[in-house]
Amino acid sequence: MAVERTLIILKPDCVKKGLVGEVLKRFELATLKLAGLKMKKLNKKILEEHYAHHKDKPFFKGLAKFMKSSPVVFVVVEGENAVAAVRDMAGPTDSKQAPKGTIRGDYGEDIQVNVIHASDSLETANAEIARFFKKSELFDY
Ligand code: FUP
Repeated sequence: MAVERTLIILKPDCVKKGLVGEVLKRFELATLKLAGLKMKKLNKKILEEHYAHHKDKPFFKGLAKFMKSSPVVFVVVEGENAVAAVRDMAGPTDSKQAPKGTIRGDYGEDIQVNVIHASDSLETANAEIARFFKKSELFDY
């Protein structure tokens, strides 16, 4: 199995509900190592880049408004098959469909207010990590 890094965004609902620690704890318990961590507010420009595949969808405006409604927490975790491992832990996009025991199933509200973004492939992870983190903000230890 390959050691990978993946990009996670703890969305405004996660931050506003005080669930950041709960979610981070799940990664640590799953022996995923923190390689990068920071808090920042997203803006329209970066959201149009991050959600380029959704930019022309009817829900994009509402999604952008939600994603800008508070700071978010950016996390890079590292571990074996980290991309798939974190996607599994997150659960399906729609929190209402997400099983209990998954992050979205336990803490999410719906398809938009769903706690967490997690890269969907290794290629996406590499691009998303480079989008949100400088090399000097990522750590090997
Ligand atoms: P995921 O990879 O699970 O984050 O899911 P998608 O790439 O399909 O969607 C990205 C984000 O777009 C979701 F987290 C929330 C938002 N979205 C909506 O708000 N409504 C939709 O119908 C689909 C996605």
